[in-house]
Amino acid sequence: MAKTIIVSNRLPVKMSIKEGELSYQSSEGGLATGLGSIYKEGDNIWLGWPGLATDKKNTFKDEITDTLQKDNMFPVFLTSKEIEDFYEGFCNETIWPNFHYFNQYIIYDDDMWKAYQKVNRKFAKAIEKVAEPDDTVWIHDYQLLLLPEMVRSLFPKISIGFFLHIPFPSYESFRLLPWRRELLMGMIGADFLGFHTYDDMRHFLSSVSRLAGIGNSNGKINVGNRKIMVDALPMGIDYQKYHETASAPETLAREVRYRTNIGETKLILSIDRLDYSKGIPQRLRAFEQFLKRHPEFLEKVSIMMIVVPSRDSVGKYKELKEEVDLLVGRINGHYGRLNWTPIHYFYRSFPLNALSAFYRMADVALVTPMRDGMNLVCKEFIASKLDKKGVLILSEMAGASKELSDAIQINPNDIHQMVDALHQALIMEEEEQIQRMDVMQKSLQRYNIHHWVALFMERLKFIREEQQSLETKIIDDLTRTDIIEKYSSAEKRLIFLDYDGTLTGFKGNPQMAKPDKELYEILQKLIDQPQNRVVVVSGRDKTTLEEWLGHLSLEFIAEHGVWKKELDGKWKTITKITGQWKDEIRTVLEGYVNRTPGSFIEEKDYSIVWHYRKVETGLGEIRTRELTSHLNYLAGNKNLQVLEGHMVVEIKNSEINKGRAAALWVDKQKSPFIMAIGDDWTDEDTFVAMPEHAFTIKVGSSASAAKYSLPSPSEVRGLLTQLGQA
Ligand code: GDG
Repeated sequence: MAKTIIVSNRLPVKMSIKEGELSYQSSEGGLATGLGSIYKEGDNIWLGWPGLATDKKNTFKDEITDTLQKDNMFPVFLTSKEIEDFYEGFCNETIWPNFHYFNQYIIYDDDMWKAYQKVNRKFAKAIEKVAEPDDTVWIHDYQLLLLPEMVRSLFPKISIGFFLHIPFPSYESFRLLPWRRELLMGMIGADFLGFHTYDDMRHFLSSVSRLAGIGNSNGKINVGNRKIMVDALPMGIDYQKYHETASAPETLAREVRYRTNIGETKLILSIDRLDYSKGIPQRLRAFEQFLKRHPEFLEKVSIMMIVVPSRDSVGKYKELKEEVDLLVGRINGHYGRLNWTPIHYFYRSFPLNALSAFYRMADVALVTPMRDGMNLVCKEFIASKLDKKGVLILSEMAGASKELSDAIQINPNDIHQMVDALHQALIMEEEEQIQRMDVMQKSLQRYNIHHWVALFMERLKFIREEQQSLETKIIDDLTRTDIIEKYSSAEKRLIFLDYDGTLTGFKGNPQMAKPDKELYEILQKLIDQPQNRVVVVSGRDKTTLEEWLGHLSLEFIAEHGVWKKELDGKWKTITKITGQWKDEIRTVLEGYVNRTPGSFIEEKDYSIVWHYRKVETGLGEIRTRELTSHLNYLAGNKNLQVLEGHMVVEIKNSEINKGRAAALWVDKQKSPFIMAIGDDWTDEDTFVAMPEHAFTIKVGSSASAAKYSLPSPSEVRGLLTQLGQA
């Protein structure tokens, strides 16, 4: 049976070797809880690093493997050197600072990059050992960005999901990395990519567009023949667990003990891993300012600051630890009294019940990261507030801020705003606290971790099904016979033919793509049969179509559906539209023509086209990316759409498309035989508009809504010739 393989850098276990004995404890992280419902079932497994270095001489590998196997886990072993170069190095000194906009902290090191590639390959090999082609692989986070593509090359048809737990930076940050393209290409090996927020998703899509030259439509990207999808899926917490732990007897006992120790001061809570992205020094400085500006709160409020040790072998983290130690010392030294400590500072972790007691006791949670993918601490605080009393101050740089609009939101770079927020929180009426908390609790209860896992799986399944529906079948002898039989027996037939790329191949100069003798003969044979109506559906202007094909008894759709000409011989516009917007867009396009030798503008009645088929390979694609984002920005409020065709970017009124025009023929004449052939994505509208019984045929091999495909225009001519003779 098909299984699901979860892959993350760390397994959800804490393993260590003490005095020659292996100790093992499963960890209760949010991800582990959420995925527990998956990886513990049937043959499913979780694959990752068990958390301790296993150098060659290490004898525990078999024991670790056996122990993990009992809990549906599979280890990927890392040596101390790999941990140093891959995990501490490339992951935490290159990607982490870059993705959190701490670019001045990035270490650019080729050996670390090599280690990153090597460890990702190690994970791929481990997956190869356990995976089958019909399995689902769900890969997590920034340590494994290359893995989706590596797995894809081992199992081309396997289903792969990827979720990034940290922010995806703007292209302006990401482009700094010398390995940006490889990282990106690694990621798009997945079928579905999830991010915490819309901004992360938008930044990712912009990098895909700029670096890989692939545009998107509603978050869907065509990677070669594969359509993949990107979406924002904010991760939730195990709401029930935090809610219940908050009333557990052990939690309540701890609360009583802690309260006796610290006295009746108000409490501000701060919990993070030690990390410069979390804004710990900035928070301390804001608290210091608060005490200075609001002396009435001296002796009345304290901060409970928990900093969980993390990555302390990485240089920047050591420096940060020293900075925090100094600041805490300075503030406590300056403001502290015998009976009052402004900052209760702990550099260690606590058991869940202790954490829960802190959440319960806190009047204010101060969550002020400089940048955070999501931030779960603020969500846990909310879930633990059984009486709904308490205030959340939340940085707008945390992914969670997008969901928690009832928190007091601050910019962590604005110390004055933080001071004001602290004051506002500490004097807030209970009624308002309850009101805000209630809204946030309802939302977190609903969008909990189980919901998130289910939604991720659902989105992955959705895109896989769409991929399957877009798989076209190359026309084989059987289908060909079927087409010819249905054609021969039909009394009325409708045939829609795109021109460029379908009836003729691409030429450097569009005017060179004139019909040749063979094409005239093929078309003539088709229109000679009285049962046939043959409609040429083109993006070209009507003058050219008229000049080339007007003398034949053909019908036409020109300019992607602006104009139509039926057998009565008159050109008519299909919808009422204006072309007044063209002046502004033309000026923009001229700028691109000036900078891009070989490109040129084609002007039609209701659209403008920028052609780059004669531009140096590579440059045209780069300019297209720039131009489409520029145009999308301009087009938004003008009811225009920007279409990328084969070597062209076309701007036209958004009401117009080939499918809408073709539907007029389909509706008017009920035909037992309908066929539509086209090659680029403007023809997709035609395919979609066709009734179920139509033969829709895509020229080329990319994903399409068409049922069938043919490899090239000459094959199209072959098929049409056969029909003409039938
Ligand atoms: C990454 C992204 C994203 C903390 N102290 C103790 C303790 N914790 C637990 C908290 C919370 C977790 O650690 C921290 O989660 P965060 O989300 O705040 O931060 P990261 O570790 O940086 O996580 C982040 C997350 O991935 C998920 O996608 O939200 O943005 O950076 O659950 O409760 N747990 C215990 N004792 C402690 O002392 N038991």
